[in-house]
Amino acid sequence: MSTATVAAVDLGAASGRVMLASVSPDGVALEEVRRFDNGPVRLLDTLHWDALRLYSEVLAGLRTAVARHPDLASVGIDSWAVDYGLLDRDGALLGNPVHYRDARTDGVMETVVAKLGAEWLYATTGLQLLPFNTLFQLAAAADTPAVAAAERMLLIPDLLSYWLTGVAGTEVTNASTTQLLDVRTREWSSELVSRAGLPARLLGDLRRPGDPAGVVRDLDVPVTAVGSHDTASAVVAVPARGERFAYISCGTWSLVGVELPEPVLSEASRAANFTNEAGADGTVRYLRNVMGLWVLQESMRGWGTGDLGKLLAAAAEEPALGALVDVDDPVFLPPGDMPARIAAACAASGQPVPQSPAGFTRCIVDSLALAHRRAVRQACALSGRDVDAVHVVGGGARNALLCQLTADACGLPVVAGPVEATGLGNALVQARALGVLHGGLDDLRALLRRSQELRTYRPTRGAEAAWRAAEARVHPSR
Ligand code: LFR
Repeated sequence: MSTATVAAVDLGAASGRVMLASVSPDGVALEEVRRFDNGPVRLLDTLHWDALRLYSEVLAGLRTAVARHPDLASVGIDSWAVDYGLLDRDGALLGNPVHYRDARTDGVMETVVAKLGAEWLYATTGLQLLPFNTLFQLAAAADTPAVAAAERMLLIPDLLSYWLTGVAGTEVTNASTTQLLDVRTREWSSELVSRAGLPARLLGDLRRPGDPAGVVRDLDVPVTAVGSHDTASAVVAVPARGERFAYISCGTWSLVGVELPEPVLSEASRAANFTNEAGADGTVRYLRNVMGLWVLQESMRGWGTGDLGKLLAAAAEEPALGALVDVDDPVFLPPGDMPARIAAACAASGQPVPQSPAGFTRCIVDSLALAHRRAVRQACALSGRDVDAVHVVGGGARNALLCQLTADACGLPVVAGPVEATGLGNALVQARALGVLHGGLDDLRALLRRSQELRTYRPTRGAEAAWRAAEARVHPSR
């Protein structure tokens, strides 16, 4: 087979899409066949995902895909990480999956870490401590009737795959975000599961990107496991040459790091809260979660504005590096009034409070670029990897202001694109499993360089001093 058409299903926290990808050794072309909103649904006190609606949207998208391409060769599914559905012994869903921004995990991470030991947990899992890691979500839910009745936990892409095919499996890149996987063996850590007091029966067999994952019953099209963690698929599609690059998978979150052959488990790495997530082809995604464009998206929701372009144009006219906040402060994690929290952070640190949406937007974008600088530098220092460029992939690659400020802040060229990196990484791994493409990640990336439009932002001369001073303001101890 020299060309194949595959469907890439990519579910993000704010929207989902079904794309058709036509892949050959000469290049890849994506066509969006369906896009739909996603977001939290509050039921009484709990934030949920609307899993059945996601399923219907995905199936409708796949039906359109097959109608347009009756020869559709495969389907791959990825989504955000850590969240899951629980199935009972008949395979029925026990309650709607809970959203990772829900407050049920408040304080749980601290208790679990105190019990297991932060050093041991890092040595075992290599994962950054985020309050919503599946380990802490399961610990928060441990005494619920749903967990008592559950026979299997399926992460979101695996849950959708199960509903489409009837076959249950757990894909490893996403499993690596649960904090239940052994970072060295990439198998479930039975010691951790038992020390945390969690039921081991919930954790089923693992599959790897490229493995077969059943057949969509209604459409008779095979499903292929991909990097089902969206960030894993996005990193596959970073169009870098060689290994001297950092990446920012920039969307609701900014996932900032480097790609390594082995995990970094040093004390300094633990203290900096860097994570070693599993990438495709046995690679390690050594990165940190930076709060990302979520802060702006949630502010815009509050202002009732949908016009990002207009807001960014106005922000570009605002004074640079005025008010700055630490975007990684957990205070910005939950949904709610974001401008009020930014204003409070500015006031508490004796800075002028932004007075308009443009002022807030400038504060957010400057602060995000500063956080990118910090995370890129830390990733390099902690891993010993030198980099020549920062690749920005995902929706943030469209944000020219953020890309330029990130180049200035990092003092490195930023190569922006592809915007649909996740869908592309998803599709390329399927195409390789089908035998249309061959080779390693380098070969897949070379194909992207040939067929995707990329834009380079060079750092502004003389910008470093101002960014160094800005960093000292936000992180005075370093
Ligand atoms: C990005 C992402 C991050 C993960 C966060 C929560 O979409 O998958 O990698 O930390 O969402 O699941």
